Amino acid sequence: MRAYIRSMIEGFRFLPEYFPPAAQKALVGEVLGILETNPLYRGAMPRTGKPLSVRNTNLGPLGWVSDIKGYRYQPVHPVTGEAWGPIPETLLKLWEDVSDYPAPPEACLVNWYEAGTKLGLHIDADEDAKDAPVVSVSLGSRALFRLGGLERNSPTSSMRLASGDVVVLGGASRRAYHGVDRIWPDSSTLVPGGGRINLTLRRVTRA
Ligand code: MD3
Ligand code: FE
Repeated sequence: MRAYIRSMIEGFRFLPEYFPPAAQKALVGEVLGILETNPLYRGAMPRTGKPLSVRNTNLGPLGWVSDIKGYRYQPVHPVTGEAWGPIPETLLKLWEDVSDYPAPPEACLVNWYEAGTKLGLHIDADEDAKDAPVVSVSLGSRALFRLGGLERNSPTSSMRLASGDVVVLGGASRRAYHGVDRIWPDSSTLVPGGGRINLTLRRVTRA
């Protein structure tokens, strides 16, 4: 049994190995297929335009975009100008099963971590539906995930997220600082190149 964060902020649920290996494989296959017409791209930091470490894309009617102008949700891919691809049925079912929210997710952010990439400590604050949880699915290589509190300088605790793990960020945890400090690219062969895919399901507009 892997260790996990216990001094828990309210609303945080860790569901280790929610998806068995066969389902993980099917989900990665489905996502890779959608990426062919809905490619990963590299966003940038607002204001500075500094490139993000992690490439991303989105699925669903809305997608989260970060560029020199700021953070926002928009209905089209910033490179292709086309609508984002569809959210896989498996993920819509997951949301129904764990979100306890009366409306479907509108965005699924696809974060693609290659060896050496990380995601700095941040909060997710660009959604109007502040009452909806974020539901995260990890696929491929293990990651060192860090969860803090409501202030940037709140104490943090770290845990590993492995392939198939699901995390539900509801309640107070939804507003907590969090980030990914590193990945272990040799820990899985599921994602090409030893990468890690993190899928986060989000409700953007109020139901
Ligand atoms: C805690 N993703 O996409 S998943 C993100 O592994 C993001 O790619 C990380 O942070 C990743 O914004 C972490 C777990 C997670 C997702 C959303 C959260 C934790 C969260 C929102 C609020 C608090
Ligand atoms: Fe986040």
